[in-house]
Amino acid sequence: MGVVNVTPDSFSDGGRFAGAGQAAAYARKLIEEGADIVDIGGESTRPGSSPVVLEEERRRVLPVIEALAGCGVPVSVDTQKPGLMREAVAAGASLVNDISALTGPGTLETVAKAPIAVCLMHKRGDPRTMQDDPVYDDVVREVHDYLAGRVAAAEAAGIARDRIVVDPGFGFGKTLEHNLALLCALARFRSLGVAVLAGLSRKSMLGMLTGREPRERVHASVAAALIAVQNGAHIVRVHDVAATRDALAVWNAVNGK
Ligand code: HH2
Repeated sequence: MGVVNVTPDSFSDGGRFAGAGQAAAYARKLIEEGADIVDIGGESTRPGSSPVVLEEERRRVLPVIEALAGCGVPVSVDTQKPGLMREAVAAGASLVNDISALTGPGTLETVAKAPIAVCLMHKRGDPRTMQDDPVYDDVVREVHDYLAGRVAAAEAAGIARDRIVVDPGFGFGKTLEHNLALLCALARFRSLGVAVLAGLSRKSMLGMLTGREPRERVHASVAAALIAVQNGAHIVRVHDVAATRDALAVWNAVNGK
């Protein structure tokens, strides 16, 4: 999954595009590099970020999704807002990537009614405060149990299992130790019986481990994506598609895929 952030303030690639045309062209470049899904986001959720109103998020995201009609891969919309989910689906999106795991009012019903897939992500708190000393007794068990509950809620609302993806939410209310524990134990999330997504690309945990700025975290991101796949992830959400593809080509060859 290649990341396309149409935001002025995303932590690693904010303010990159002058308009929807440029963002769509960038998404097509990621597809050429080997992305199987492109994820379009109009609201930064980095630690400390502020929410964006619906009108602004819609203005950023919808023209990009419309411009990607016929691009050949599923287009995902990274949003927590049911109104935008509906409009994005009408514009051609076939996956909703919700960092709130469909806990927001109206979101479960919206996704249940549409013929689309959904990614349910774990986070603790909201972006403004989530990194203020997050505490878990057992981070892997707690995140696993939360996602099991969200899968059950989605199924009860009429969303079939084969439409659901889960994501432990690296960096969303987690310390470096929590993130490492989750990466190590990623295989446990496969027991939920749905696809597993991991988003580690350029995140601050990699900055802590390497001392590098977000744009300089490509090598660390590729290593993290490879470990995630090795530990059971079906989908990796990445900024650096070509580099990740190269690493996965080696992994696939060794594993006969
Ligand atoms: N991470 C970010 C945003 N959306 N969605 C899923 N499912 N998993 C993630 O790990 C995830 C996500 C944050 O990264 P990014 O989009 O690069 O930055 P920003 O939130 O600043 O736009």
